[in-house]
Amino acid sequence: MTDVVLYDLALSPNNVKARIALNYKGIAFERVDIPVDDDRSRVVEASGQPLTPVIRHGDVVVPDSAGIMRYLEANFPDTPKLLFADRPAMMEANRMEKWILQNINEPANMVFSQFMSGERDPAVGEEASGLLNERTADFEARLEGHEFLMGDTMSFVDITAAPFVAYGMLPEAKAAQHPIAQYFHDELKLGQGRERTRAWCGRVMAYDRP
Ligand SMILES: N[C@@H](CCC(=O)N[C@@H](CS)C(=O)NCC(=O)O)C(=O)O
Repeated sequence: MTDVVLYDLALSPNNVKARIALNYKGIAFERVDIPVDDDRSRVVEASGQPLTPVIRHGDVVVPDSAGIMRYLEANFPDTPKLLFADRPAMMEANRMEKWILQNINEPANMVFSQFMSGERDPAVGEEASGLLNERTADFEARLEGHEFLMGDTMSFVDITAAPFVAYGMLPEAKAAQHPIAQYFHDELKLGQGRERTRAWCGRVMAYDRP
């Protein structure tokens, strides 16, 4: 039994971030499933705002995937680390997180917006795919000789980026599970020359288990 509850919109990359962090730290949690067409009233009731993920831990409620990772780190000290005790490393990690939120999320958000609009312009998928490929060039360089973006252990930087990159390399079997996944599979491509990025993404996403 656990006292962590996750309000979880299953397909959303920000929710994947929370699940990976919880699983990596070995913190058991219960999911409150928030379907895509849910009115979000349970999320607002719990946290005062409608976006997911949100966790409840006893009497404490934490919205926002980045906030959740920091909360788990500070409040479950005997679990594997996602942040850095070293000041320069933490500052560099924060800088990377900010860059990822602005640059790596954008291609997936472009494709998602098009899905929601009900229109399909192949030029949008091509542009988003080009951006994803271009913007993961730095990852490919960082991963040379390293398993993760900040070195040889996983950190919150990896968890921030991987769920968004993963949408550019969805396997057919996963695509078949939901129309949104199928749309991403068809429209967003990580592209050539990203073998280290692909392998890294798989390592991080392996923690997104039920
Ligand atoms: N900064 C927030 C963003 C949360 C967010 O935008 N969540 C999306 C899902 S990825 C959401 O709840 N969208 C509104 C909705 O689906 O109703 C975080 O990192 O958790």
